[in-house]
Amino acid sequence: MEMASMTTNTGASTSPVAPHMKWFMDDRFGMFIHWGLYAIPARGEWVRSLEKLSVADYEPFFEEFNPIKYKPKEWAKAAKAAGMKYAVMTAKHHDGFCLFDSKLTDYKATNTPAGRDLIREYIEAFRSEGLRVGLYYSIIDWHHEDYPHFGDKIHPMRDNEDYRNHQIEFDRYLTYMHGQVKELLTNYGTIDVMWFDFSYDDMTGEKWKATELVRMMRGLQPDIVIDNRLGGDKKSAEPEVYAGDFMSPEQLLPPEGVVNEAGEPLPWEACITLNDHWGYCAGDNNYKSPKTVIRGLVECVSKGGNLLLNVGPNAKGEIPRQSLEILAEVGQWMDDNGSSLYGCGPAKLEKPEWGRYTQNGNYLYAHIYDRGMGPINFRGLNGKIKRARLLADGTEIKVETPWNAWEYPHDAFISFSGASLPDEVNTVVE
Ligand code: FUL
Repeated sequence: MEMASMTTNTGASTSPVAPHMKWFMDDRFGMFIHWGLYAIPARGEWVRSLEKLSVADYEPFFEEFNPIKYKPKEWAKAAKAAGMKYAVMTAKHHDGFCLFDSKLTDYKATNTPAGRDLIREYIEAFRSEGLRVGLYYSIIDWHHEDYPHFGDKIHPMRDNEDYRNHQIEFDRYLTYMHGQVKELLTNYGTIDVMWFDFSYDDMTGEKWKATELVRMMRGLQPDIVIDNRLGGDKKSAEPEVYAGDFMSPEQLLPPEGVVNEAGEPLPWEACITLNDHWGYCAGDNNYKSPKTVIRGLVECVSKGGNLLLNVGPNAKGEIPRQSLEILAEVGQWMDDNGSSLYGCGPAKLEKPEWGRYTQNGNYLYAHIYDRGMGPINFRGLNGKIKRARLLADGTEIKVETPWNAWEYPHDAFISFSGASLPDEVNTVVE
């Protein structure tokens, strides 16, 4: 709805927005890609830890990895058609396997039958489709012998005596990890997002030398957007260096958005799986519906956040058919309604009973889920709406105060004839 007068938010709506965060807060919707050796056993990316597999148990997957159907251009096209504007792909997950051609390890895709730098191909393909590119990099590493085994709870070798007695040289791991991040930010052109995962227990940013790491990163790529999982500690001496550019709630949409201690909104991005796994899991058909995804995305934007929606390609390099179907349907809705989300943020209005609001400057978007039994009520907006129309096809909608609403003089109303909404998933009124 075009508004005559109302408190306006900038599209991004958290103020002030750091200049390097502007695109991130405008683009709102990205694709997460979890892909690696674990696609072969097809039981999710935690298989090595959950099943306590040793390096030797895992070795056959390295020997076998040959994704002959990997066509990242097709992945990029699917992401773009879904309305996604950026992507984040696993350069290395917890198993330590590198999908990129790192000089610092032999444990990499170029040494498998794949024989290709899968990250380079991903970056080039997504860029050529006009998408921004991000890299996920696990600071946990179950392959590297100097990765600390403080994490007995999750390390695959946790019950192995030799492993437990093995003397680690943590500094060697730090040099390796910092070196790999440097490679990633030096050899592939602009990287838009760096998505570290994750610090736990007493592994604070200091332990990872995060200040030093982030300084190096910003020296190479000043505008890179960095998540908050490096163990960013607000109480540390240099919080601004590595507390992270955005918060990363996982598998949940924060009930009230995300704010700092002073109550100011912070940039955030919810990462969510399409079924119940990140990495490919053949037996998991528990897919979310396109409607759930669309409304979830709206929910994020209405609270000032982004949605990073995951796909887990299989061992051949294909995104599962079910995921592609969901993405295609989401994309159809986004084609007609995307402008109610890109560049938008929360409205300073009470959450309505019929759905959600998003806002971009003087444009207020009503995302209507529930037709209800009477007219749709825009609380407190009487006299403030200049013009309303259906976003999907431009049909003008009359804003009025119907005879039966005389007791609500401050509100504005619209009515839908018939029993259903024009779009039962989400009818957007602009
Ligand atoms: C978690 C990881 O342990 C999962 O495997 C996944 O990558 C998710 C996005 O982050 O913390």
